[in-house]
Amino acid sequence: MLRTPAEVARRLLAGEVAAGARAIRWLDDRDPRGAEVLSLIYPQTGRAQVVGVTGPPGAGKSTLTDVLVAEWRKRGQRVGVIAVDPSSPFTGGAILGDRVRMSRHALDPGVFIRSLGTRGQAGGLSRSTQDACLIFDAMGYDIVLVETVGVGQDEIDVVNLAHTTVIVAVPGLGDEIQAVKAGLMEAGDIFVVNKADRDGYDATHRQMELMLHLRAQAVADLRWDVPLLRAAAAKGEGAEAIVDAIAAHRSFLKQEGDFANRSRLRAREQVLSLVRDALAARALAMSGDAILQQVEMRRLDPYAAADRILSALSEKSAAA
Ligand SMILES: Nc1nc2c(ncn2[C@@H]2O[C@H](COP(=O)(O)OP(=O)(O)OP(=O)(O)O)[C@@H](O)[C@H]2O)c(=O)[nH]1
Ligand SMILES: [Mg+2]
Repeated sequence: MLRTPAEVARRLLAGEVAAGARAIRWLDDRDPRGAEVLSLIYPQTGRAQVVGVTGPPGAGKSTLTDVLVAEWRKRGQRVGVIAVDPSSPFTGGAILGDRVRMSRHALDPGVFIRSLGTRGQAGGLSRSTQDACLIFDAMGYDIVLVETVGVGQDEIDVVNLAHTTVIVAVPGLGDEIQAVKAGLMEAGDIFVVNKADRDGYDATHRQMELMLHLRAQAVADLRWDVPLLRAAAAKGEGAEAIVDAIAAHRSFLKQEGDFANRSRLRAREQVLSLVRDALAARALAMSGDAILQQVEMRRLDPYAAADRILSALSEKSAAA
């Protein structure tokens, strides 16, 4: 039975999918048993390589994920996939689509696919994603792949979360989307131009090459040679080289001590975001609305309002 946190923790550490799913559900539902499971399994995490796959809507990220998973399985590696859905306007219905695209792995116990809604959170990459990453990691998946959609904050969040970030571009998109956000361009560890079967592939490849060249010049301390790879995911082409590059990046990170660094940053970020959420909720519950209304009416400026809320909070905790 999967009723107690101890039982769920024990069985998910043994790799049981049902136990993992239960833990993720508890965490999503903010059931306190979820936090208990997390505290039991946390010491066993930190082994999986978290790989973020991001790029413009419709770039073929899910199709590519599917062929990458097949390639990893061929190499005997176990993979957890988190497809962050999109309450985004670009991707209505993507969850169903992802299930179909990745359905050939549905019966493979070495693959765990999980679609998560972003629950309207600003930023998109929800707390649930971070939790699911930890659960997959504890379950012993070698790779945890996080697919995010979008052209906004999501992509930056995925970078914060991942050891290795794969940026997927495609021919034919305008510069405004393609000339990927400056932050992303700097953060991508591996670039892929997908839909290589389409017209315009060469031009896009050249454009990306130029951007990577400029980036290389701007970075003084060049240690990782960022690969630019070709894929035609819908035809099953390109997975081998990408999986090789992801493995090479892992070795590089391990060698440089950056694997642990990126894990540490992610853990810090998770703690801080939990604190931010909890504080904001508490502040609002206490006094927030009245003060916020005063700001809306321009009787109080935002800094003064924040100060007032924070002092009320600290008075309250001093009294407690
Ligand atoms: N021509 C061509 N089409 C492709 C290729 N890869 C994917 N597609 C098609 O592109 C469309 C979008 O693919 P998805 O894998 O859903 O793309 P995505 O980036 O996951 O999309 P969102 O998650 O909705 O942003 C589908 O119709 C795919 O069949 C490719 O290599 N060549
Ligand atoms: Mg997708």
